[in-house]
Amino acid sequence: MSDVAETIVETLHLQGVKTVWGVVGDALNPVTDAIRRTEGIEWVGVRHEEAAAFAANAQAQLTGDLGVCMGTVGPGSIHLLNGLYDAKKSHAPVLALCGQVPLPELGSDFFQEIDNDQLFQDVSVFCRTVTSPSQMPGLLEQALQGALHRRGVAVLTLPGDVGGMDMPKGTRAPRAVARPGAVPPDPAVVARARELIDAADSVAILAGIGARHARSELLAVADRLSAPMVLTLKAKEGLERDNEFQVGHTGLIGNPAARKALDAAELLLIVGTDFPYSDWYPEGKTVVQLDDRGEHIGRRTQVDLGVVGDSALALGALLEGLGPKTDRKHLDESRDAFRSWHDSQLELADPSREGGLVDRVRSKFDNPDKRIRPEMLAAAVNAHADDDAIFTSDTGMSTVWLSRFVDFRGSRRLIGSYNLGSMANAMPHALGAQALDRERQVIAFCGDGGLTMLLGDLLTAVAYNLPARFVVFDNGRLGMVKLEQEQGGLPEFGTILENPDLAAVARAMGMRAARVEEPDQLDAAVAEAFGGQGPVLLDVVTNPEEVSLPPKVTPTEAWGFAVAKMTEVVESRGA
Ligand SMILES: Cc1ncc(C[n+]2csc(CCOP(=O)(O)OP(=O)(O)O)c2C)c(N)n1
Repeated sequence: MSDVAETIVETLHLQGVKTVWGVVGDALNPVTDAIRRTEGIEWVGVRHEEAAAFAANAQAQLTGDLGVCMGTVGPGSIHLLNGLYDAKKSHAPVLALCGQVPLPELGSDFFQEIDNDQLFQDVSVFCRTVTSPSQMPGLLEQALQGALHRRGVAVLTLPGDVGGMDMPKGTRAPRAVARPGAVPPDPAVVARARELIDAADSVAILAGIGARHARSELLAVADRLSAPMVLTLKAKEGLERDNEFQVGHTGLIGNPAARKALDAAELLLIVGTDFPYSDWYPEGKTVVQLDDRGEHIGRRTQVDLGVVGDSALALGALLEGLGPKTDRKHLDESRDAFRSWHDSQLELADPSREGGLVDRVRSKFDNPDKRIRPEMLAAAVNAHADDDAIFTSDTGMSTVWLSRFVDFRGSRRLIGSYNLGSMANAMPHALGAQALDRERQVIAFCGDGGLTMLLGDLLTAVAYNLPARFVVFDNGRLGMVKLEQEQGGLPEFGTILENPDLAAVARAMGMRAARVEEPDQLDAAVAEAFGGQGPVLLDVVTNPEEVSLPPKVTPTEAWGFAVAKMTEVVESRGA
């Protein structure tokens, strides 16, 4: 006869779960003990439960299958929250198993008691406490169904005495929950979309991660329509490579060519994205939006027609009878503009180009220091990384450098906290990615602020032999905030980070590490770090003054930057 905890673990095993992330303790001890006795499920004990939730959610984002994390009674569960919000906003199916005080104490404001069913209400698609063994395995199956079919977080709370209770005699065996199938679009709506597109002189496409699996259909549509394609950051993986239509990103991390491509077209076709920045959508266009989530249609920009359905099915149906647009002028001009912007970016990353853009910019700002530019670091990583590497990036400037200097050739993958925008995600996301396959290269672009927030979990990489490459953009700053302050005309305040030698810290934790301060040592250091065995940290001291300019700088922002710089100079002279 099995108990509740064993039933839970048996169900997860049936579901194909390979890793469970968390911190052991009290109410969840029967569950971790059942995991210990189960062949095929690995327990990864982290140092902070937030790392567990990020890691589980990385696995869910990469595979589309269930990620699982655990946090025990009260604070242990609370610590999961940020990583769970990241899962919610990335539409990642994650199950959080949370501990609770024993049933007789429930509701008495007992030691460590918090009301999980209330606390996790907002973050979850399903949130229930098991109060009797007879609810199992049904309640767990509902949780899994919720997580997988509504692509979100399910929270199942287990009071301390319930895990060890025997299942009632005659309980049916647990079952695995099927993954949802693709939603077909309404053919009449697709026909209407075709009419609108046929009637337009020129089309631009804005494609997101929801179009990733529809790559061949999307390229066929772009080709038929001679349409330039703007990609969201998340859509880089899968859609950037071998794509003669793509012109990079729009938004703050974007480039002027992408913006122009959107502005110059008569019709905007949005596929599989909920790209949130309304200001960066072009105005006055006919807009057709395709998404398998009806709630995404029209919430960022006004649309003329929404097509609800799977992007591959919808684009496939759209192609049937879609009229060709043979004039390639708009496409060619967009591509040329993108190429010349891209070349200018590569100049920024090339240390050897005398008289190039870098020198010109340097002399302009009278800033002849020789510190490592973050662009150089991102470009070096791009050059040395495997074609099937998985990248993660922290919220902050490192994501900007990744978006501009890492190309997603081959079968490279990318995840980050791109919808929640949390710091500290890159390292634990990398742990999750690496646990899926210890042979595949995983590279984390870490901010120094981000990494030090959850620093303790570098130990998890060592303890569980997760050989990820942690590349730290060590600018001694909360760099993105510095930029925000300066753009807003404020002097830099509260952004300086007094960091230790992070390579020495990593070595003390038991991993390989190197610190790089000189530009001419960078390339060899990256190559060496990527070549060796086991987890490695590369602490690269980068120039905090390096700014990334958005594709459109408003006069207010430019003025703000000038005022901030002047204030900093005046105040430092006064001091
Ligand atoms: C958990 C969390 N706290 C605060 C912020 C606000 N924030 C966004 S970026 C940033 C600075 C990030 O600094 P760092 O990790 O050093 O990266 P950098 O921008 O310097 O590359 C801050 C404080 C956030 N997004 N998430």
